[in-house]
Amino acid sequence: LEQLEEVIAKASSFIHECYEELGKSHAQIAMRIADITEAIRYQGDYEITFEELEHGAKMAWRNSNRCIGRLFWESLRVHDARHIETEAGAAEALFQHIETATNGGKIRPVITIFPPARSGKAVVQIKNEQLIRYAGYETDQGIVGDPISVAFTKECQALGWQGAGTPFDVLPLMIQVGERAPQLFEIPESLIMEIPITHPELSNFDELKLQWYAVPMVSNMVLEIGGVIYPAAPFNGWYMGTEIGARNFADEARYNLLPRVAEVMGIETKRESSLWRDKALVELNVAVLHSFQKHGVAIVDHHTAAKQFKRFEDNEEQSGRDVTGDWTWLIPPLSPATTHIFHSHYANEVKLPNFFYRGAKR
Ligand code: HEM
Ligand code: NRG
Repeated sequence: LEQLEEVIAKASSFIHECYEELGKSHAQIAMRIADITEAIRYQGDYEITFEELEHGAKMAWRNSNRCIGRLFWESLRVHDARHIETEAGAAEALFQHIETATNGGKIRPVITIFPPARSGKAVVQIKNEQLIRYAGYETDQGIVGDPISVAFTKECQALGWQGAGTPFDVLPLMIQVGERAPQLFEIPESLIMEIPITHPELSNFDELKLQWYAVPMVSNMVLEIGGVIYPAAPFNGWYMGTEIGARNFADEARYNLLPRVAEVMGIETKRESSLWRDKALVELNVAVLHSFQKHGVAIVDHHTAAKQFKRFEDNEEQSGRDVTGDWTWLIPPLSPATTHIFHSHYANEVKLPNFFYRGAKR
């Protein structure tokens, strides 16, 4: 009963804010809140319209404190998959998401929203952390592939999946409906866009045989709108270069490539004070940005992204809203102090609608 009152309170404040932003009248707001309150009291839940879902998802992006890409929140494309209740149907919707988002490299921000939780239980769950990610295998020669995926790769193998064993095997989708056993779906190769990584000047850089996928599609977060949880709501924008060049390729717990980059650059790695790591890091990031651009795939460098975030801050102030943010995530991992973000502070307050980690208590 207390829970119902909480849903009513959250629904009411969502409708209020959403409808004001959409320019609806006070009468419309009052009517909609009355209808929703009645539905929650008599049925225990309520359903939102597509218009509410669409704007709610945009608000959730706008409220994502860790996201530097929020300038473009209004451009989010919302795919309504709330009617999907089968594994094959979900896989189909995810293939559709990948295709629309990738768009031949002209990446479009998309979110696909599956059914809300029913009495706290997910109807459809996506077990992958991102729709496209590389497998990681423990071998006698150490880890092959992305170490971050070792546990999930084992789960896929336990369900009968077998990867080729290269450093860049795309994992299958793992979809669970209700309490049934999860099912695997291989993503058609034609839908997966990948970019070989080369360097504009260092001609032997391609000896590293690096590549990365075009689109980051986050599938390990839940979306909350109007007091209702959507356990499966994968979303994507495009990459900021540092995510790949300064983290995925560089972290010791990921591809750990700085020593090998230094090697192809032909620089000394004996003394830390030579700053060989920093030099390798910069050239790795140059290579990532160069390669995406060369293949016509959308990507943003961290200086441009920070400037875009400044415009977002200005826009929000103009619209009379406070900008919240998580400074520790907003600063880029490369040359953070060259951006205005480093020299600013942000209140890390959680506004709703928003995204939360799956599994985090909510
Ligand atoms: C986090 C950039 C689009 C929601 C981030 C991060 C970056 C970023 C660099 C930090 C990631 C990390 O350090 O691992 C961008 C860019 C976009 C974009 C360049 C281009 C359009 C979106 C969209 C959404 C979104 C479309 C949701 C609709 C989030 C959320 C996080 C995040 C929730 C935090 C993820 C977490 O806590 O693990 N974004 N983003 N972003 N972004 Fe964006
Ligand atoms: N760092 C992760 C991706 C996290 C989300 N980043 C975005 N989101 N750009 C990685 O794979 O490197 N987005 O929606 O565009």
